[in-house]
Amino acid sequence: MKQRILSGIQPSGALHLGNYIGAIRQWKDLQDSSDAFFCIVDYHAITVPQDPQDLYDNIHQLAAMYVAIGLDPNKVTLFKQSDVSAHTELAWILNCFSHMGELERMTQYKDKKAKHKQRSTVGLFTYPVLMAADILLYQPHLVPVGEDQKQHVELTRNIAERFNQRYGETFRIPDVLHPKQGARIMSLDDPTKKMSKSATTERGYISLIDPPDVVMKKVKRAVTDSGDEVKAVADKPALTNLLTIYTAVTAKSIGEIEQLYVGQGYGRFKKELAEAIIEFLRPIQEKYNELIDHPAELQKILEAGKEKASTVAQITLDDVKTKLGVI
Ligand code: AQP
Repeated sequence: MKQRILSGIQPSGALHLGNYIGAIRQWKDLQDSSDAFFCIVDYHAITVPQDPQDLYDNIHQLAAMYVAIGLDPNKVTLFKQSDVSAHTELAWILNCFSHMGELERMTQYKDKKAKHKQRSTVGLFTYPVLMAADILLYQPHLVPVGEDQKQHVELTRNIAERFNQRYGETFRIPDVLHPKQGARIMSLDDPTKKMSKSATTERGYISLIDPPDVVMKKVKRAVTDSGDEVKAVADKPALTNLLTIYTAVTAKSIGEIEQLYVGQGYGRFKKELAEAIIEFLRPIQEKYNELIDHPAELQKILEAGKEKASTVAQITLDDVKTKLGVI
């Protein structure tokens, strides 16, 4: 039996290199050897205010990007969270097995609550429980995500264990999977913050649809560390981040890249890093532009995904409801 994997991304803006390096790169590597489910988690996106047209566009752009980046809809199940009502149904049930204290400890909730002070919602607070439902419905062995999602997967495991203890074996307890390098890509303008699509300025992230001149400008403006040595060491967080990006978009190791720039300073390094990113993005953007002009094709992929995901999710939900005594 192939290992089952499940992961998802919010359609809250254009994907960036952090999303690719931290999450999607692993999905691509695993798609042949696993039974993979990849979700567009649109109900997560509405935990903060969204313009309806933007959200609609972002959902379709994310579907196009999943395929453009190399996920094959004939091998993996690509679907939209809101198309499978079992997610919200199980989320309600799991809310009744989650403690206020454990949700209050979630660092992403604390960060986003601070960002949306006046408009912080109950949905934002219980979002990790919806994520637990997203995962547990599919009984995955592995959840490949960036490091920022580790705490949410741990919560998922705790909720699942709590339910299993009370009602008997129901959910598989999934393991989190982070990439060896690049589990947390940092912002280009502040290497103490993670690269994020909802950042206040676009300078901090490279979107997968940024045109070449924008990529060049952002990399050239990226913050560097004092000195002029191109090295991935603890006291050079900005350079370590740039080298992690460089190695992810080329076939070169960090050691090989460091060797290329001994005694060269930052100028040539940054220019060639930008060129490597542009080359890496070129085929992805070509495919993306082709797909985005064919919404009916994307709709067909999501319809097929909905059918397959609904069937698998319903089996778990029915088992849970039977154990609860509601059916
Ligand atoms: N900077 C990052 N480095 C490595 N991995 C990252 N991921 C996100 N940022 C980085 C991983 O990408 C997947 C999808 O994340 P998401 O978009 O659903 O949510 P997020 O973690 O909240 O990402 P953003 O970009 O920061 O979105 P906004 O700004 O909308 O909240 C996850 O596996 C995540 O770990």
